[in-house]
Amino acid sequence: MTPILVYGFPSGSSMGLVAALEWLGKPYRLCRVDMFGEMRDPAYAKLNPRIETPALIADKGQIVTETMAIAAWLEARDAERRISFDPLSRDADRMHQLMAFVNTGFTGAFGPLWAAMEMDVPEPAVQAAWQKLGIEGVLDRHDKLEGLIESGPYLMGDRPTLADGILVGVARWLEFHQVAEVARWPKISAIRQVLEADPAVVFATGLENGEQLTGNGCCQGHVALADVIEQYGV
Ligand SMILES: N[C@@H](CCC(=O)N[C@@H](CS)C(=O)NCC(=O)O)C(=O)O
Repeated sequence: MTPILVYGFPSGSSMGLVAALEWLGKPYRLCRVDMFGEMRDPAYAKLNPRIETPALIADKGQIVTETMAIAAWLEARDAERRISFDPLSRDADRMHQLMAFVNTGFTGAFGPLWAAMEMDVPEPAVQAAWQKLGIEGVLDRHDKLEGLIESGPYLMGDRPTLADGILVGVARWLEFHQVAEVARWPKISAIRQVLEADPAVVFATGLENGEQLTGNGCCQGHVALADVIEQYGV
């Protein structure tokens, strides 16, 4: 079957995996999930008991969750090496390093900011402490990512890879949480400009915003969440 990526809105990290699917150039389908609404329905746990996006309904109908696992699934099928590298190469090691850093420390640094924003019963002192922790962490992880980048126009090499896909959905949270101007980190800033103008990212962002778009032709349309849960949920 054609795989289905379950992606979240608003401002989900999974937007970058939609872009990666476009770059990969193989047929896929999508399922759009409101993270503040339908993802909270108990039925969603049949796709991911941790109540998170993304999730991939893979070729045999099996559910693959966790961004790194989904990226690994895509990498293993990228025989033409459009978004990855020969698994035994140094480039592959470097891409995995960048992906892991972005998916763990870099993404996780935003956690306190999300927690402060989404607190059910606001506690200003707690929120202020979490915001301080979040801002310090996000600044530090940006400094460290800036230090990891060798040269543009992408995180590595001269074409977008899975590492860029994992970065692009998350990097925009810097502005969402009003932490700092991205210009403070010239290399990250330049890469983000290239990525955010990329047709696949423009497509993925537009879908996230509810626009009706066709992309490069690989996307075979959307499947309703209820249908995905009924057919593939466990
Ligand atoms: N470890 C997971 C984390 C995924 C994650 O944090 N997803 C966010 C959206 S970007 C989410 O679903 N958060 C749940 C919520 O907003 O309640 C992964 O890497 O896939």
